[in-house]
Amino acid sequence: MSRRRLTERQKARIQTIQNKRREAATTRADNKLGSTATEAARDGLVITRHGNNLLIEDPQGALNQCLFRQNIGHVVCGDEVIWQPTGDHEGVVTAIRPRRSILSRPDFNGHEKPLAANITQIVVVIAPQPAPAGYLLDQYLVAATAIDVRVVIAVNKADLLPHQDAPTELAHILDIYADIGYPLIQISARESGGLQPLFDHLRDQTSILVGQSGVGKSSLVNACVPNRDVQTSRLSDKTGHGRHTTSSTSLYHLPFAGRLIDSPGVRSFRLGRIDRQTLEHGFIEFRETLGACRFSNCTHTHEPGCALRAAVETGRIHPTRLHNLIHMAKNL
Ligand SMILES: Nc1nc2c(ncn2[C@@H]2O[C@H](COP(=O)(O)OP(=O)(O)OP(=O)(O)O)[C@@H](O)[C@H]2O)c(=O)[nH]1
Ligand SMILES: [Mg+2]
Ligand SMILES: [Zn+2]
Repeated sequence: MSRRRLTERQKARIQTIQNKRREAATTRADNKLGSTATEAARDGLVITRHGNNLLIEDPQGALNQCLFRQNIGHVVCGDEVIWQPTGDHEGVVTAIRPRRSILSRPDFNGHEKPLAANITQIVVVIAPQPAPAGYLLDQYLVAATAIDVRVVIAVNKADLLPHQDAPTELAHILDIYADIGYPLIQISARESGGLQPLFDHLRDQTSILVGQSGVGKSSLVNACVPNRDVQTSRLSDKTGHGRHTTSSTSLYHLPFAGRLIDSPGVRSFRLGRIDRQTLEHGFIEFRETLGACRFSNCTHTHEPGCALRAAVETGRIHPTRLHNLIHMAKNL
């Protein structure tokens, strides 16, 4: 996400352009629907989205290029939908089925923008290079608790570790998060057999790979999904984009039971609208201490009798974690 700030006028202009596009897409979708005989509505799974174009997998596994009715909300990868065929592998999505989970983040205007639906697990990928950012990791961990899905920390490029001193950030992270009790695996997309610990976690789950750009998310998908090229070329055929890029979020079926979603790398991830309690509970090792501060509205920064700061003093809570909580609370 870019850090530059948009002026109110720029925001208003972007909003106007988006509204116009939406109206045009609605007209296109309605025209398509109007021109077809009443074919039975079908079930579908959203594989990926490019702008207003969706790639929908039908129950037979075939891919269909679809537009969508704009009044149904923001359709995303992983959504289960109802769509109406309008031609040869073409159609219009008319409804989104209720979601079991939704990962979102605020857009430039502060509105929640969904990223992926119906996931059961977030795999936060970090690597020796690029050096991991603990703050980003903590944001994903909080997001996972807030939407009640599992979370795994995957250290990719483990093949590099014996050849270099682990950068301090990585050594630091391995210490802190293993202590807290998060599932933490070391994997490699390059080494044969380097992915077994990942397979064990992906089985029977719908997992999204998230993390900084360059940590190896797409390489991991490549290594986990042997027929990915087939799936990818199906994608390219349908979208005309030529080749798969990680500019958009896409879903893949694993050869064993499970689904894997690749997502574009990010530099930062802002938490959406969550309340202070949800935020604090997202720091799972704080839970036994929360509520023990002298003041119920303690910000854990300067108040006397702060139980969290006391826990930092005794070494039960890592100072970086408390620091990150305080910083996130300020940005709520
Ligand atoms: N040594 C080593 N290199 C790896 C490994 N996995 C990925 N890489 C390399 O890391 C680079 C980035 O990999 P990608 O898979 O494109 O990273 P990504 O996370 O998908 O990046 P974005 O799509 O930009 O978010 C490539 O040059 C890969 O070959 C690994 O396990 N070991
Ligand atoms: Mg990628
Ligand atoms: Zn406190």
